[in-house]
Amino acid sequence: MSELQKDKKPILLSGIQPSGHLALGNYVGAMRNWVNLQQDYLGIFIVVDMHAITVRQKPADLRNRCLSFAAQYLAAGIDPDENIIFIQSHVPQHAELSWVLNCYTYMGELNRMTQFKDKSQRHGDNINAGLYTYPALMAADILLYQTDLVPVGADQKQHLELTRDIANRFNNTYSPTFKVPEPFIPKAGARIMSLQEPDKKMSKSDTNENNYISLLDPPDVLRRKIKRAVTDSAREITPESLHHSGIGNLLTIFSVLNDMSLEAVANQFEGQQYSVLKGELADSLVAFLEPFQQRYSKIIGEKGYLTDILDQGAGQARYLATKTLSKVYRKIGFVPAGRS
Ligand code: AQP
Repeated sequence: MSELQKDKKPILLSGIQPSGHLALGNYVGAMRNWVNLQQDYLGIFIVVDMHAITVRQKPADLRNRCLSFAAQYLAAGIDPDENIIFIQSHVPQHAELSWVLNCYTYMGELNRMTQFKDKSQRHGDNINAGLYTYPALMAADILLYQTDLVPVGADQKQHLELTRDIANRFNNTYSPTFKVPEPFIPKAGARIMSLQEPDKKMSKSDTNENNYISLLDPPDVLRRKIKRAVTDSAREITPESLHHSGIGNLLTIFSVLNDMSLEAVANQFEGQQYSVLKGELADSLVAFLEPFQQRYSKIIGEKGYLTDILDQGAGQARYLATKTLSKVYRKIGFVPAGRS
């Protein structure tokens, strides 16, 4: 801990729910930016299992996925010696602060959250209170660590704005307690769309696996999914293609993987058949994901190494979280434990 604290770098925090299969959308919207920003920030990267149970999960799958997602964070290039990586439920302060923040969050605010509306539709048989109060837990995740920056995809912007409102409300009611975090939403790829239904975002728990690219898909599956991706009846790429949902999404993915601007990609493929773009995109994906998958296989095969990193991360997180939570409890008037 002391080494990490000495740096006094600003804090960057982000998390992903261990539901479904980590998908290209999650990589582009979130993980890629974690890796790019880790030089300048102390990164806190969480596998948010407590959020995942707002939707029913099979216990054995959830357990395996927590480890698999942590291994994928590392395979993506997160340096565990310079950042803090842990599983949310290993740090009980998240649940504790979440309860407090629930009491500073209005139902009117929660009613406006589009993710709640979406997920209530998708899981109509299980619209539970956790799904509804999810943003208060997310606010706790972020505010516990006095976070400066939160890299997220565009879909999480609304939750982050609510986090800022809750922090300001608490600070104004008592005195400055929480840092008010800034969002980091990537310029390109903030919303990667579904391959088969390109008007909705790519989601890692989609029941149709042809809708998303899993970071662990083998090359033949990657090629097949790209080949089958829905486009439109025009066959040739024009500058207008950028504004058409299906083909525009493929151009966006190509631009992100090849670190090119969208305009440069549209120029490169102008006048070409869609099938040419699909072929080159599949090659880029395979070239990008093969080394990622090799690193992943090595890490997931060394369970001791992974669990040591997660244990160390949870210890570091508990240390930081306790500082904020004690401050909060003192300000709201809770009697300090051990002095009653
Ligand atoms: N399609 C996307 N494009 C860009 N960014 C995305 N993110 C998710 N989908 C896209 C970003 O990935 C992070 C993971 O978020 P999460 O798992 O906590 O929740 P989510 O937003 O609900 O992600 P999914 O993939 O849609 O998960 P499921 O299907 O399991 O609910 C966030 O930073 C998010 O912005």
